[in-house]
Amino acid sequence: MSNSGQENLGTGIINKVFGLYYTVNDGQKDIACFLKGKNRINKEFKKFTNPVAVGDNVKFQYNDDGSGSIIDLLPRSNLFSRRDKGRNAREDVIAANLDMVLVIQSFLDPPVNPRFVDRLAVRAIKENIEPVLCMNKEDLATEDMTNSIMEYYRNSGLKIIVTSALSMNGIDSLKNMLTGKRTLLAGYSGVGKSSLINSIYSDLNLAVSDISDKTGKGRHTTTNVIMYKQKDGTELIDSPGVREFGLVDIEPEELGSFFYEFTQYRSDCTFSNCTHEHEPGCGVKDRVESGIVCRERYVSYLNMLESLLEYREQKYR
Ligand SMILES: Nc1nc2c(ncn2[C@@H]2O[C@H](COP(=O)(O)OP(=O)(O)OP(=O)(O)O)[C@@H](O)[C@H]2O)c(=O)[nH]1
Ligand SMILES: [Mg+2]
Ligand SMILES: [Zn+2]
Repeated sequence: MSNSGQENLGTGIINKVFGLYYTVNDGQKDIACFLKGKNRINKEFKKFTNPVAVGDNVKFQYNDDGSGSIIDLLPRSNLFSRRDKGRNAREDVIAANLDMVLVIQSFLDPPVNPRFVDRLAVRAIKENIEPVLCMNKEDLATEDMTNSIMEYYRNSGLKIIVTSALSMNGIDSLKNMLTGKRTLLAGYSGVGKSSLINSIYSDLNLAVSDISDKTGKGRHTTTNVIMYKQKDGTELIDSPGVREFGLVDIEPEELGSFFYEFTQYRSDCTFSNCTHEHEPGCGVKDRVESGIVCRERYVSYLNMLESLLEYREQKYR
């Protein structure tokens, strides 16, 4: 291998992140890489806990020992990130350059939390990534449970798919939906993210948690973000369970624009910058009263609005 300049450089896509180590695929093979000068790679590094993430295109240098040194981050079309709790919490980039975020919930073990789904959906829409809700463990669901989720998202524009990795119900449609795209599977620990990937591509054989371990709350079976690429180009990104999902970089005034059903009625609001909270003559609140917009989802919006206002206040205090 030559030591001189140019021919030692390559570009590739990060498909694994484990701590400070990365795997980069250069189109032929995976190369174990580390970062060279994280501050130089991502100028905004102080904002983030991690300078690069799965899905990032990077420039790297081939080293003589077969490893690589990442030297540059190439422009991103989008990034999916969250913020931890706390005043100075930094932004944690989960993945970049995505086509879709599949927000996974289970009907039971752990139970559904639509407010959590709403946060991830808002984050995705803000980044121009399509969010889809996948309701897994359909084999455990009662009709009431299914109805209440459908009720909550009526008129929301959010695509919903119901699956069971156990009975394989809905797996073919899920596979069709994912084909040819790069999708991040995100959600609480134990909802079945890895199980779903296994049910679509059985050859992957990902580790899933032991079925007997029902009380093991917060026990993470998947510990790293890893992208699996299929021959047809489909890319699925498995991720460890997230518990908190704080929003970053969203102004309270723009939040309503990420709730599809709200945008339908915004023109009826008296004020053009209406936050649909305290303002009189609000087209959205009218629709909540008349039952067109689900009240619970509206409350989820108010809850998010409040945390964004609080965050802004802290920032400028
Ligand atoms: N009944 C039922 N159980 C399921 C289904 N899908 C997954 N499970 C079970 O749920 C448990 C958790 O599944 P995992 O695939 O490990 O969940 P995960 O989301 O990858 O969890 P983390 O890796 O910890 O984030 C396992 O015991 C699975 O067997 C399903 O559709 N129905
Ligand atoms: Mg997992
Ligand atoms: Zn309004």
